[in-house]
Amino acid sequence: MCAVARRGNRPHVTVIKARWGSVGLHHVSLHRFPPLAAMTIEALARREGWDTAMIDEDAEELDLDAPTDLVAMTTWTANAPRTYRIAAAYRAKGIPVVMGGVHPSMLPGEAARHADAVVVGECEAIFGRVLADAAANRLKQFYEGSWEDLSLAPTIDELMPRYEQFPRGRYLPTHTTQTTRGCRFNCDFCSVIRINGRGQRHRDPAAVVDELRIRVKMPGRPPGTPIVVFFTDDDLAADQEYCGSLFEAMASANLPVRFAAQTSIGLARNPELLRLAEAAGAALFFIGFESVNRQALKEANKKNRPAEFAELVQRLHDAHIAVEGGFIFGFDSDGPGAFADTVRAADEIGVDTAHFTILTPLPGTQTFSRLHGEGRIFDYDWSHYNAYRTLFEPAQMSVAMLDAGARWAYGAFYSSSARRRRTWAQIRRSSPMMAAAYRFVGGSYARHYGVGLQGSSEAPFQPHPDDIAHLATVSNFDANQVLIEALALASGGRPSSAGAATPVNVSLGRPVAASTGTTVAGGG
Ligand code: B12
Ligand code: SF4
Repeated sequence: MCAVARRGNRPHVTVIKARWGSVGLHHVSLHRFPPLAAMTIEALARREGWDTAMIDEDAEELDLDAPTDLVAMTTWTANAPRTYRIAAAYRAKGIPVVMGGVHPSMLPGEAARHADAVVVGECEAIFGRVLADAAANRLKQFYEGSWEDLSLAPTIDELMPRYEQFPRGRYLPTHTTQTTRGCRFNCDFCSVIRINGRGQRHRDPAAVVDELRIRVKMPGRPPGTPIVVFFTDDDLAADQEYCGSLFEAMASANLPVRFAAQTSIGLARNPELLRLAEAAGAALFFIGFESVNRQALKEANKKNRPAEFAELVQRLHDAHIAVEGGFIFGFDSDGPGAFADTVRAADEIGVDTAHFTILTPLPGTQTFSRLHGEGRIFDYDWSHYNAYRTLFEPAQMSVAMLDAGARWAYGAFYSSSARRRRTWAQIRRSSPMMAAAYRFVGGSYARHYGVGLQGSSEAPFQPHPDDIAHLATVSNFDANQVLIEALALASGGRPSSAGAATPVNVSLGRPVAASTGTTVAGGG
């Protein structure tokens, strides 16, 4: 194990988000988001009195020679192999590496092969201890995160020093914030409920508004223009009562804020919530329709009803809110006609922009468990897990057809004639400026996703068979149980701190009291 060799009075940590080595949303105009996980880790380190640096490799170069005492890496699945390679370079110099994020949480055993310490799950309550242990050269291999009240997350004041250092124009939307964590649904292909729990924790609407008030005063906003905020919640309107009170608080504050968010379509069924969303400054909702094939939705345990999509999108448009639609190809019920059917339906539904992806067996999900169990996954190189590459044998078509079909969908949906037609409709219902923005985004999608869906700049990566075996086991558990089992298996078959465990308690629609933070090794 590497040891922290402190160079100054205060220890120094470098937080790194490694590059996503293939096509990704960060390439698409107006989809370059500030990296909230890395910013969170950095702010938590400052809270503990550490000096910090932060590198988002998708936006800047990493200098491996810059002096630091500790490296903290956040990683999703597709950038995990690169994360491991960077970690190896630091560890070769004797600088210890701590890893966390969704991928290390699902595969702590694998991450531990590449890091000195691994944090499983959310880290607000535990990261102080990790840093103290690092400073005292007594890092443990694994640390258990916990599903805490969101008031422990860094405040905007704590994040501000990092925001102030971003070069202008690096990120757009300029601001991301999180008002909820977790989701009450249980879609087979999604890792959110595994990492953040089934159910939702909320921030106090007044605290969110206070934060927005500070954000609008930040330097760099041209006079008379609103700031653009993206709520990184997985489903902003999962709890409509909470969502209503958030929108109400935002509307009463009357701040120059325009926001986008991911939400389930149910929001559009509630006229009062729609009215409040418009008053609060909603500009765009990303909605995971996922499929226009009812059978495919059933297969994925997704509760959407395609028959009502068009009507609900119309209601959002009536409230002057644009819709970015997410569609997935590759369900067992998808035949070769799925691509044309989906592109046609996306236009009939009236989405303003569309994001087409290929079903991906993300670690920890039921989709992984099922496809792996059926022996259909043929590619476990995590750098290919970017949602644009077929990794398993589809039921009704060949691998090449699925890859090509997704690429075709981009070409067809964003063809010049389709974009022109859509732009006129957008001008009629919103404004020429917004129509121009969606046209711009559409062009960017077509440019980046219509070609080169397969490309990855990363060297091949093969997970260890034991780690795949662990993953197969844990992915089969109920969502709230996955991290617990992952940690137990990685640390030798038993929960690492049995006895200290408390029951998992992610409440539906109510905040979890701060004192009842629940350890992921709790059982539930
Ligand atoms: C916002 C978001 C985005 C945004 C912005 C991302 C950004 N730049 O920050 C956008 C829309 C761009 C996006 C895109 C995609 N996303 Co996304 N996204 C999210 C979302 C909803 C929230 C992420 C976030 O900001 N969370 C807030 C931070 C604070 O939480 P956190 O990351 O969990 O970090 C906590 C812990 O994990 C831990 N931790 C994290 N890192 C570290 C590091 C250390 C050292 C320690 C100690 C602890 C630690 O502590 C943190 C605080 O508790 C997550 C879902 C989720 N709930 O995580 C999906 C999620 C991360 N996305 C996912 C995916 C698949 C994608 C896409 C591939 C989707 C697609 N089909 O295109 C793209 C790929 C990105 C790209 N480069 O193109 C998956 C990743 C799954 C996986 N196993 O890799 C997730 C989990 C959702 C899902 N469907 O399952 N995404
Ligand atoms: S609704 Fe969205 S966040 Fe919730 S489980 Fe389904 S895909 Fe995941």
